[in-house]
Amino acid sequence: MAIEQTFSIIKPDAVERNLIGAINARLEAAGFVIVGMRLIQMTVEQAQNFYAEHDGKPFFDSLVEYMTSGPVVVQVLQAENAIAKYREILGATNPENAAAGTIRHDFAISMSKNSAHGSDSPASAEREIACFFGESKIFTR
Ligand code: RTP
Ligand code: MG
Repeated sequence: MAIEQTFSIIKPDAVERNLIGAINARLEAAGFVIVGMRLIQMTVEQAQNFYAEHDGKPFFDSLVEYMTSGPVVVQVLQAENAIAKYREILGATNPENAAAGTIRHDFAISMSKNSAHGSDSPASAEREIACFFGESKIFTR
């Protein structure tokens, strides 16, 4: 399987509860290499652009409000089969449906405060990485 990069966000609820280290420890233990990482607070424009696929859905405005409510960690993760692999250890969107041992099962508070984001396809990963990282800011190895 090919080495891929995926885009990850440690969301405001997880940053607020000091879970950056715990989540990163899981990522590294699962074989991901963190090749890009920054702590930022998204602007409304950045969040609207990032979640553009959900524009018009009933939860869009609250999603944008939540994602801009505090600092988040944006990351580029590299591994074999990184995109699907991260979605697997992330767990289902709604933590009530997330499998035991997944990040969302263990850390998420609710459907919106669900602790982390991972790209859902190669096209999404490419688009999302480009939203936050220039090529010179990714330390591929
Ligand atoms: P994410 O993009 O944040 O990694 O989450 P996801 O792929 O698992 O889920 P997605 O469908 O892309 O939804 C993005 C975020 O919007 C919120 N959401 N709320 N029906 C709802 O109330 C609803 N559906 C989605 C969640 O916070 C989800 O993470
Ligand atoms: Mg998504």
